[in-house]
Amino acid sequence: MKILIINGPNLNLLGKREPEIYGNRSFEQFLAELRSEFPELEIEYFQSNHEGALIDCIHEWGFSVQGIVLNAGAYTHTSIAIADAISAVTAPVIEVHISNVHQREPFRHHSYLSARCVGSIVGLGLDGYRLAVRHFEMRG
Ligand code: CA2
Repeated sequence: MKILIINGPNLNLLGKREPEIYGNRSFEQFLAELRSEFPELEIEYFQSNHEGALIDCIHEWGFSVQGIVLNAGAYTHTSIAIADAISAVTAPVIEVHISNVHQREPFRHHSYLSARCVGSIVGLGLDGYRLAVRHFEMRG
């Protein structure tokens, strides 16, 4: 079973800046842990700061993986194009946000992606990715 995790803009800075909001672990460290927690899963990872690259990645993998865990970063609040890419592929997508976007600025309260996703997990830190992967594992 193959799961794809996609991180959007600025999430390459995890563990390096703003630890009070985003924690102090790099995503690479967390990913290594996740892969050892789920040895039976193939967990692919892609990060980009570019909207089109995120869309290309969704198209490339979205017909062959069993699930996509997507944190589109700030594109969540702006991108109809990423929303359309989610609708275009067959893989179910779970939206994850590390911070609780509803406790933050009003412009972070709306997501163009939520309605296209099977579910959303917000505010649980990196655990959100773990829970999303676990969901796909349980669903088989
Ligand atoms: O809470 C989330 O996961 C967000 O998707 C993070 C985005 C933000 O624009 C969304 O509203 C909510 C920002 C990612 C910035 O990531 C950083 C990580 C470390 C240091 C600085 C930025």
